[in-house]
Amino acid sequence: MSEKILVIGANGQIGTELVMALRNIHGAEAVVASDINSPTYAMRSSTGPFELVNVLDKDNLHHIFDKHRPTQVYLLAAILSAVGEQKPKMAWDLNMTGLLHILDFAVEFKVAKVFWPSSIAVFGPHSPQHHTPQYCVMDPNTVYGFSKLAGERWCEYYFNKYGLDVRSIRYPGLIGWKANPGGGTTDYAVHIFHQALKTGKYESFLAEGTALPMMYMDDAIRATISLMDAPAEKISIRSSYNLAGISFTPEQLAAEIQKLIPGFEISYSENDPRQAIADSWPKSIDDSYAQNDWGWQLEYDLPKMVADMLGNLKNII
Ligand code: VAH
Repeated sequence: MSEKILVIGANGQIGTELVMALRNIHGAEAVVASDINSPTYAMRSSTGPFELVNVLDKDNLHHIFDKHRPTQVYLLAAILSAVGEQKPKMAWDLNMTGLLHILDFAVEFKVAKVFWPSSIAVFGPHSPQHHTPQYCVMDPNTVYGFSKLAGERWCEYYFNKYGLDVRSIRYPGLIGWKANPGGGTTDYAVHIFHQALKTGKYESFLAEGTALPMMYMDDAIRATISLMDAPAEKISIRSSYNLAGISFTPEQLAAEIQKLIPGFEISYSENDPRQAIADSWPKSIDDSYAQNDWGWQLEYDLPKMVADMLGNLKNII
């Protein structure tokens, strides 16, 4: 059966690259890009259908599901950690009510598979911080974090109660060059590349020594598609899979950039509210379930990611 894939949040950091990757696999017309805002330049440059979608508007959503009858739905629309602390009720509403609308319409329209992104933000100050396991104490203290934790519970509930094949990944911080990050705590790890090329220096809003799990977008997109293509019987986790990536500190990232941009300088701002968020998150992740269930293997280490980021960004900055 031919696929018809609906990507909601197509203008975002993940959505932009996911639409391109899915269109390369399934063909442009098989992938409906959608967002609450009109298409970005990147989306306008990618051939294929685009729809305006508001995940909080049930009539709009019903119309889109009825018009396109998607076989797969990727719900990427969310408010991330930093913006979520500035707009807590809006973040909870979008991240939670938006997810529940999509889960209900996926059941109603018999969508074969649903993808929904979780995050390492579901862990909190009392979670093990090193090699954080799939199962452990989870006490997230950001709205974004506990909306993602609650969302994981809803995903597993819809699988068990309605048989909905919904799959999810706890993404680390994502780093890519095709689209800007969307207001998270890990955004520094993208901004630093732009500043390194533009000015040769960058003031990090996260302090020295702040190790966080990160991942190059190419790996994140490949993991997402690998998970969605895996046979259902291989999927043992119906909340959300840990995914490790590469853990590094701002100074370790800067040192790798300096190898390619000699003289690049990093400095550190103080008292940024995002520091407390980062301090509540794991420093590294155990993703053995993803490795064992659907054969996950990382491809980009820190040097390879830095080289690819700078190699691509230098042509567009
Ligand atoms: C954020 N980029 O910073 C997101 C991500 C692990 C971090 O979920 O909020």
